[in-house]
Amino acid sequence: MSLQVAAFARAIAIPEHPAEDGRSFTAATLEAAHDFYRANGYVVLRGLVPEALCDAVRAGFETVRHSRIPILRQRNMSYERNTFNADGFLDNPIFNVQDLPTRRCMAFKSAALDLLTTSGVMEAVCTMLGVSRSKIVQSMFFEAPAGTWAHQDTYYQDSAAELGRCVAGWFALEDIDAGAGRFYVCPGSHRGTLLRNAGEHDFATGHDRYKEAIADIVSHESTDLTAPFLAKGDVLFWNSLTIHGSFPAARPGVSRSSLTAHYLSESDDMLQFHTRIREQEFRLWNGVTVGQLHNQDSWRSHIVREAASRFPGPYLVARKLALRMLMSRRESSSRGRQAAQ
Ligand SMILES: O=C(O)CCC(=O)C(=O)O
Repeated sequence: MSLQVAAFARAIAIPEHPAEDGRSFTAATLEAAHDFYRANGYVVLRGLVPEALCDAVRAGFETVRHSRIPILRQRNMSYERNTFNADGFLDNPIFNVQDLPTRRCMAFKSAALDLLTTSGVMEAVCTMLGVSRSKIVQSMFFEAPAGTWAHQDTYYQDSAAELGRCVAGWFALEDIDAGAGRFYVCPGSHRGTLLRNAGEHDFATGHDRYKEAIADIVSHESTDLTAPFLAKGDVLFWNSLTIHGSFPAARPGVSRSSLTAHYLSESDDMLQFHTRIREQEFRLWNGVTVGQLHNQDSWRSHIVREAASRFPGPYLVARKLALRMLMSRRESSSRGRQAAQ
């Protein structure tokens, strides 16, 4: 029996078992998986990651669970210490595992990067992108249900070569309970409305309006929605134009240990906020290029982290101002281009 939840103006059935799910594929059927991915904007690959790698990431996290270092967070891009929900699961998901300080987070960071760069994963990513080499540009780690708002990744980051040429993976590190804030996607939405990071929806001043507009699309444009069952080692890949998010907790006492990672073709630059090419530092991990944005092994990022965690208010204000400046420079240069035409 699937779990029934109400969201986006409808009743949604969240499968408790793979038998209740739609189609899925394996490493042996990558070409068919690619066709499904192109048609639907997502695909599930069962058993792509060896269970031992999933266990190593979770064991690695135990070495940082009680650490007091401030870490950058997916929810608000602030540096915070680990916080936990009532069931003791990490409540503030980690942004960019590859940026963690190596010495203090070695076991967790290396296990996560090993998993995200394993040859089976890289082959699947390259097949989805239709390229021979790809790189990681972003990653996240979740444990408690997150209730992430519906969005298209392109609004935050995408390929500068072409929107939609970024593929992301949701890596289940345990069997994900239907009530643990299941990840969902809207099949076919990669061919639907593309909400630009501009004007009334720009990130600096209109992020809340953007979230409402995407939720409206899911609620009112007869958008399909699926929240597949994911067992330990399964991976769901989705396109940067596909609307997706995750549900809040629907049951107590369950976790959703998982990694996500966003991949581009090796030769593509990362486009941020539909605005600028975001420079990254690159390193190699198992022969795979991994982009870093806030490398905590560098003294410069370390100083920013210390300042941001000691003075979170002024740090957030400064970040907001910098974003506003970035967006308004973009608006005025696009007005300038229109005037010149
Ligand atoms: O699992 C989640 O809650 C959200 C993950 C996500 O949206 C992402 O990695 O882009």
